[in-house]
Amino acid sequence: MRPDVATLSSELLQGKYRALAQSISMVERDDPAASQLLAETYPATGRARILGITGSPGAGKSTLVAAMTRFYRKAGKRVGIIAVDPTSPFTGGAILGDRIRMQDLYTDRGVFIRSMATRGFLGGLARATNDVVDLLDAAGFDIVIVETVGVGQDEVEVIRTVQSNVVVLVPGMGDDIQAIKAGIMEIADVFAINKADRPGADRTATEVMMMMSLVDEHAEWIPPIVKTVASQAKGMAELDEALSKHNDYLVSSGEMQRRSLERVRIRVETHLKERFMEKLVGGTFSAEEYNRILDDVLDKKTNPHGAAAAMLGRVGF
Ligand SMILES: Nc1nc2c(ncn2[C@@H]2O[C@H](COP(=O)(O)OP(=O)(O)OP(=O)(O)O)[C@@H](O)[C@H]2O)c(=O)[nH]1
Ligand SMILES: [Mg+2]
Repeated sequence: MRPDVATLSSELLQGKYRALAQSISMVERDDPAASQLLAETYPATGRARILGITGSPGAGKSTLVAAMTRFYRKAGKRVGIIAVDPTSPFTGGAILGDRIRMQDLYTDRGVFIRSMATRGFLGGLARATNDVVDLLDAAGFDIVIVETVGVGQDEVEVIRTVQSNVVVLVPGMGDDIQAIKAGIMEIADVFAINKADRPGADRTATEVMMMMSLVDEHAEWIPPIVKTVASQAKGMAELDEALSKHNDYLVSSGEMQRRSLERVRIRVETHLKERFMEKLVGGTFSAEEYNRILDDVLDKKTNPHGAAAAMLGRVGF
C-alpha cells in the first residue's frame, strides 16, 4: 500500500532511507502528490552544501565524485549524488567495471545515489533536479553533489543552481581549453585538473591560470586550481579545502545570499513558465489550434510576435 504523504514526509524528515527513495520516485514521475510532499519538506531545506561537478565526457567526473564521497564519508558526512549524465556509471550507461568499483557507495546508507536522464524528462530536468536536491537536503544529507557534462540549456540551468561548481579538466586538452573557455570560465568556482598522473598537468594548470588572468583580474574570487588523481583518491583534501574556502567566500561576501535568491528565482520562474504554457496550450488553445498557429507563422500568414500577441490577447494579457 502507498503511504500517505504526511507519513512519507515525516519519515523523510527523520532521514529514513526508504521514505527518501519513495519521495524521489514521486518527484521523478511527477506524481500529483509530489507538490504537497515538497511543500511539507521545504522548510527543512537550506542546510546542505550543494556542489556541482562539470566537465567533458570521460574527464573522470564520476570517479572524482566517488572519491570525494568516500572522503566526506570518512569525515562522517552524509552525501547525496545526483548524476545528470547519460554515460555515467551512476546511470548505468558505463561499463560494469566502474559500477563494481563503486559498490561500497551503493551499499552505504549514508550515501544516496540517483541518476536523472538528460532527455525527455517529465516536467523539466532542472526542476526535477532541484526538487531532488531539496529532498536530500531535507532528509539531512550534509552534501549534495550534482554531476553534469555541462552542455545544453537544461544542464546550464542546473549548474546555475549549485553553490560551488567544480570544472574538471584533464591534461593535454590544448585547443579544447581554448574552445571551452568562453562558457566554462564563468561557471567555474574551482578547477580540478584530474588525471594528474598523466603528463602535462602543470601545463594545463598554467594555461588555465593564463586564461583567467585574461578574463577578469579584478574578480573577488579567483578559482583555485587543484590537481587530482581521482582513480587513486589523490588530491581530495586539497579539493575539499578549495571548496571550503569558496564556501567561506560565498558567505562573507554576501554572494551565498545572492546565489540562493537566484536559485529561488530560477525555480519559481521555471514553474511559472511551465504552468503558463500548460494553461495556454492544451487549455485555452487545443494542440491542433496551436499547431495551426505555428503553421500560419511558417506560411507567413502571421509572424512570431503577432501570433504570440494574439494568443496572449485571448487570455487577457
Ligand atoms: N589515469 C587516470 N584515469 C582516471 C582518473 N580518474 C578517472 N579515470 C578514468 O577515466 C575514465 C572515465 O572516468 P569517469 O569517472 O567515468 O569519467 P566521467 O567524466 O564521469 O565520464 P562521463 O560520465 O562518461 O562523462 C575511467 O576509466 C576512469 O577510471 C585519474 O585520475 N587518472
Ligand atoms: Mg560520469
